[in-house]
Amino acid sequence: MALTLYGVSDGPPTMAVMQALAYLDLKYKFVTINYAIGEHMTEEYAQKNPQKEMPVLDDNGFFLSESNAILQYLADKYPKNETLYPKNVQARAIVNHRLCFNLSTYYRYICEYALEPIFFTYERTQLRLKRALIALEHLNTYFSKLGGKYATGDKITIADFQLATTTMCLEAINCDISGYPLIQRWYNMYKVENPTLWRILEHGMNQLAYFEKNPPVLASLDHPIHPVRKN
Ligand SMILES: N[C@@H](CCC(=O)N[C@@H](CS)C(=O)NCC(=O)O)C(=O)O
Repeated sequence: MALTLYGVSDGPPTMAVMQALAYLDLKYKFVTINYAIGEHMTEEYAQKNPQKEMPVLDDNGFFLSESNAILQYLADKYPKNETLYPKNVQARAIVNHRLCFNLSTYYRYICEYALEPIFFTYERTQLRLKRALIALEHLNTYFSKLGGKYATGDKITIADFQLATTTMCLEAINCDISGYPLIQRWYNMYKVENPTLWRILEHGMNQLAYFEKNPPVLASLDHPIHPVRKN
């Protein structure tokens, strides 16, 4: 088995996959993609992922992008237990729902509010804040409906990797989540009960917190979408 992960150590989708690799005790090579100079924009990188995004997993020549798909693949191909990505159709459907919710709503809006203004010249507008708060409200409601210790029940699943990573992005900018007590309780428990996973997140969080205070100048990045700081 030869696993390689292409990513950025402060990139939330990369961190979600790193947690899965750690949880599953899988050895892998990590290749840092230099976002600041647009290493992911090259034709060489596009061979790995035509969307030119991180992360990308290379499992012995099998290339896979989209962090949710990578999490699902790793949990299926290298299972450690029955609980990380349950086989029961309804239990798995709930995990898949939370992964979709993270991608479409929770990460999307929290990234737009917390992260994009760090790396690009966007403002933290009221609209961005409102969407992030609505996303938090929804996740808090999902916790109240299932009532388990983790995001989809009493056991950790691949959905927790994504949701914890997204929640960390708020801590990186010192955003108070005490108005969402079930999220706060789960997030605090997650850190204590999963120290190896938390170390991965804490490392990325410290980098993000540094950039929050020292906004990066990405003068060499010719980004096709986002306005970058040039000086
Ligand atoms: N849907 C993707 C999103 C990945 C993503 O947006 N990654 C960021 C880095 S954290 C990226 O590669 N962005 C490319 C860019 O900004 O040009 C996933 O979950 O894998």
